[in-house]
Amino acid sequence: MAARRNMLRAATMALLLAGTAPARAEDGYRLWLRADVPAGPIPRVTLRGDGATLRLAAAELSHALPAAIGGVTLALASDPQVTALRLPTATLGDEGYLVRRVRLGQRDTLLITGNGERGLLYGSFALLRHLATGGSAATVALASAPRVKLRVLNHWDNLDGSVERGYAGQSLWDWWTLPDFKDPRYTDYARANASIGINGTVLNNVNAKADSLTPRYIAKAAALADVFRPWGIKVYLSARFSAPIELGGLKTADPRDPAVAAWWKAKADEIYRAIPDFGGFLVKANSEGQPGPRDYGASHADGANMLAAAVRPHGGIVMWRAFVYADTDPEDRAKQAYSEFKPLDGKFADNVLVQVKNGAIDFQPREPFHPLFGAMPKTPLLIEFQITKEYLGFATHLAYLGPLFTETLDARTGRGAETVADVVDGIAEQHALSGMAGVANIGRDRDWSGSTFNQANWYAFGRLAWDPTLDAAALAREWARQTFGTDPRVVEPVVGMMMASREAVVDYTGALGLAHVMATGHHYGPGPWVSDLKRPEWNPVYYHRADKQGIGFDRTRSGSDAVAQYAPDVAKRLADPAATPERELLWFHHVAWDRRMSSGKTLWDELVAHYDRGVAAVGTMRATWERLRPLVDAERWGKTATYLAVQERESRWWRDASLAYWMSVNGRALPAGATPPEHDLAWYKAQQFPYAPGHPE
Ligand code: BDP
Repeated sequence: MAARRNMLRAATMALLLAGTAPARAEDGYRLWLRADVPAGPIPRVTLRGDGATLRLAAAELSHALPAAIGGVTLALASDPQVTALRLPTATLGDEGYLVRRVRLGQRDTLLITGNGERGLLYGSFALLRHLATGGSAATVALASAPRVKLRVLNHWDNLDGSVERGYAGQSLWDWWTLPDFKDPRYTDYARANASIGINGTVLNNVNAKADSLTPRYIAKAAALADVFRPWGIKVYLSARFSAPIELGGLKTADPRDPAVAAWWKAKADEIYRAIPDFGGFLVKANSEGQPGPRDYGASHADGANMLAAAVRPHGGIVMWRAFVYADTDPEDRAKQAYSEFKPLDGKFADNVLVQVKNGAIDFQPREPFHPLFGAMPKTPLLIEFQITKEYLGFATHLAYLGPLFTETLDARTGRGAETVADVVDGIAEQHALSGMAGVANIGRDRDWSGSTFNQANWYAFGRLAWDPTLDAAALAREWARQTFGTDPRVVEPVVGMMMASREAVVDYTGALGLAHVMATGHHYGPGPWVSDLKRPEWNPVYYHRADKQGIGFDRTRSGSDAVAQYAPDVAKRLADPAATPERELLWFHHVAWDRRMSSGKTLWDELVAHYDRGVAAVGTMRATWERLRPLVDAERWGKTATYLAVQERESRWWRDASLAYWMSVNGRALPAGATPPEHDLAWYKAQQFPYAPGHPE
């Protein structure tokens, strides 16, 4: 009782110090959409025309706009009164918006216009964002159109409610009570996505069960599609390539077999009867045990094109993943996707996008950009990021991924000034399709993403999918203002924490280009010593190749020659350890522990310094957050503070375990002044986490 009273008192104190009591519980449910219904008169929102999406836009505005904004009008660019204004709406496409103060008819009004209803919805959210981030109501003038067409979340949600690599509770989709019960949360999910421009969602895990294509599950997906539709969000399904065998009783799933193609065509027709605007299929084929066209000697293009033909009459698309590597292939895993897909450039149907992970291995805390970007100019490449933090401390660690996303998007492919973002938006190649996918970090947790700061990763993904040239720090600031209010005493330190956070994770888990050094299966915590797994490329020792003399994977000519997959300029730079950025050094080179680094330290000393820097950075985040206690609501402050304490403890664990292992390999002492690991290596190796989330056994 006394403890409870003390907590209450602390919470009340925090509110008093903050000066304002939050109008509602700050449990994170409202995400970045926290504008309360303003007191006083409601601004006049005039809706010219009608439509489900327009009505949603009008409702958003009347809920949250301050009266001071004056009258607001929502009208399509085709409205005669708007046409008469001759506004520059031609370049807005279907989804862009323009927000301007104009004289419409006989009245001064703030006009939100665009060529389609979705544009007006996005424009409404953009206006609310502008105001919530401190923008002026008087001088507002906004215009934007998405640079990327398909802005898609990939849910790795299983039909039993578990989420592969999900750290925010069970799946949001209650498959069991669908299609009858449409949980209001589905609407809130769609609204949050619409507010940042996400326009598609793949409902089920890429490791797909054929059952999701049965009539029962199609009806469930259709119910979700009905909820999402007015918010501008299309539904897609992951398709199991062998479904014609499992559901259709065929003997084969060979894409060249007419009976197989006919089965998929009939299946697509059936789906479109239930979901007329169904987006299409996402496919993981011939990867990590999934069936695919290679099982029959057919190519990935054969498989993708067969499915593309099935959805084509309905305007559907296929997102075909390039994340393939095979246990039968002795080639460096980092090279396999390129080797398989590059020769297929130009062979895909025009409603296929090849979905390529940001890096060539697997969503590591840092990866050089995937060499397929820039190498398949005839094919739209849809970039895939992981928003859920499988390799960056799950939901507990604070790691803002904006800098990870932009590091890849801003990377130069080596073809003129082209960046990965340029490849993704497909504008130069005049691709009809372009896309960005993010593996969702959303679950049934009250705060959706497992922590307040994880929401920023969902947010930044959506905003970057809209415009991949946006700046990570600017997005952090935008998010922080909407999430915590515009007080710079909160916003600036929060942005500082966010911007340093991902690098901290890189530092304490393994810097300088190390990758895939985590524990097996659940991927939580360190495991650089693991060497006994069945497939060579599942073992961390395969990636770091540490021995007495040195560490790192030689991907130059003397090694796997993966560098040759990059454009000549980039390949040349990466072939030379002296020209390779130090942050990627061990990804491309096996170098001596004594190698001199630019700091003047040896590689070994430098690596130790990175581990220490990572742990220290978490300490700094904790101290910053501690100072924010009086300025942030008690609930969100408290959970974040607790998680930061966990992160600090676990960053030490990562550092100590890794150093204990490296020392066992290189036989070196720690540099003077460095703290020895708390336990011996055997202790770290003995740690087990049988019920870690996101990895159902
Ligand atoms: C890996 C995950 C695995 C996914 C796979 C994928 O560990 O659970 O199935 O990516 O993207 O990183 O298919």
